[in-house]
Amino acid sequence: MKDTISINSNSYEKKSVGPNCVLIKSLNPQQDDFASEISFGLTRKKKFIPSKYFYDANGSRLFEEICDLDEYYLTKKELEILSAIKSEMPKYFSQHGSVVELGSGSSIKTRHLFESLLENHSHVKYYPIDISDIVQESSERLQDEFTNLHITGIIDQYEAGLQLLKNLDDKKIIVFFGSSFGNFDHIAGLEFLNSIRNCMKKDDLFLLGIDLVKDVRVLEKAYDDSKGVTKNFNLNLLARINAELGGNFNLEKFEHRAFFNAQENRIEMHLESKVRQQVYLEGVDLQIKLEKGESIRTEYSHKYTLRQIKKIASKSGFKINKIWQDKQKYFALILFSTR
Ligand code: AVI
Repeated sequence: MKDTISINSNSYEKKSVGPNCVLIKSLNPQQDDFASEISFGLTRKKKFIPSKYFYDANGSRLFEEICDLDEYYLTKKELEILSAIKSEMPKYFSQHGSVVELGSGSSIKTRHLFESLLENHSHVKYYPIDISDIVQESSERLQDEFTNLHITGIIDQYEAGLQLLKNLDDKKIIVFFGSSFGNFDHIAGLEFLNSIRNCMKKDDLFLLGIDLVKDVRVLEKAYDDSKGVTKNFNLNLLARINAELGGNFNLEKFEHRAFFNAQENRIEMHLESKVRQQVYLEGVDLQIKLEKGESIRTEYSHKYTLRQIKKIASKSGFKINKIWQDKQKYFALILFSTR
């Protein structure tokens, strides 16, 4: 059954997909303007493509493949931490009956949290927020697995979704896994933390996954794997521009580059032009010139030290309740509270 509802002057379609599962989909989501953002980035002196555009259907599939690669340790380390701390979770979360997940995707990591919370609560409320319709599929699967999970899936941008949940009665844990926080630059990262903090009541918690600074060789291999999956993920941006903006990028004429910038503590991904060339985007009537060796930056993936994490926590008014790390200290899960 479908209903149209209005919350905070936005319209949503509300659909029940099971006894304990409701989906809310924004009817007027804030749209990204692909054409103008791509035109802007490709006409700068230092060319760039915003990394949020990696995730069309093919890019999302390639990203899932990346997560399964041995070299891409991030997913495995975060899961290792979650599984290791399961018995400790009740100490921190026993009063919390609601979980809000940003960028929930397939909700695989959150399962550890549910198992622990359900030991103390007869039922747990789960609010996955994701811009993609994957929320429906993963919610249906979760419902079969956890009968005591009451799911309200929100298909919208994080910020808008969080606004809907700002005033939940239950004490909530907001989770943001996968180190996507690293893809923000420092200013956007702080803004993001402030917006999370503004949606939290005094006993709410925020659990954040962050990738740590480590041996450069380990870092660079994670972003330049031996099977070339990350290379294809990077090049897919050009294929997407070709398909959606009528471009004539020849993918063969670009090299995938991924390196650690030690000054900024970040992996940078670029697409480097192998030759001097011109590319035309018919859909936006734009001619782009590239010199041999010129690069288009496609992603920053910041890595943090514990010291930096403590600094950003205090800058954004958060208190750190706990930092968990995997055995090799590659990755950290940080638990923040508002005081
Ligand atoms: C989504 N994000 C956390 C990934 C990262 O590691 O920065 C995206 C990615 N880029 C290349 N490989 C994976």
